[in-house]
Amino acid sequence: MAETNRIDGDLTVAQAKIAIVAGRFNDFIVESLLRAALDTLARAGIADGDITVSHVPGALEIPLAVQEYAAAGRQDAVIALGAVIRGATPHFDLVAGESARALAGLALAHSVPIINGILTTDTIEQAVERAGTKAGNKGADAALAALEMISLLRKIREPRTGGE
Ligand code: INI
Repeated sequence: MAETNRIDGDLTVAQAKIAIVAGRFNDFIVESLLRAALDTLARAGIADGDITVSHVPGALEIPLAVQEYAAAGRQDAVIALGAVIRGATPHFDLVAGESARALAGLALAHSVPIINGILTTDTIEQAVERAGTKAGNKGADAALAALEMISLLRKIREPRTGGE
């Protein structure tokens, strides 16, 4: 009986162009996410010159900048970094929901990995925990997710590998 074909991404992406769009709102959190994302990409061997970082005012502006990068077709992945904190945001649901919904649509529309590294938390403490203290760093996680998706898409798109 034939074995099941499997194609999985890995983290050994030698060369890739990656754009990062970061919100300035809650920048003390977002800059920690950005630092960790850049550090993770550097340790994976991605050259500094292949990484482009743009800042926007807040999470609501992130999708438009991401869309420009995706539509230009020069990036292998785009990473969105931001922090939406319910305690400090009367319109939390709108800001968090709109940005996540728009990002998901963009990935499908442009067929490019768009990684949502926008933290959405109830409290500042929870955001700090996910930005490099006891619950890891969502920026690092986002960078790893970008590498895995770049790898996976390259393998899926390779003609006649993986037994299809
Ligand atoms: N933007 C964020 O990235 N995080 C937030 O927590 C936040 N709050 O608290 O409102 C926030 N608002 C700004 C928003 O993203 C836009 O920049 C602003 O509404 C201008 O369009």
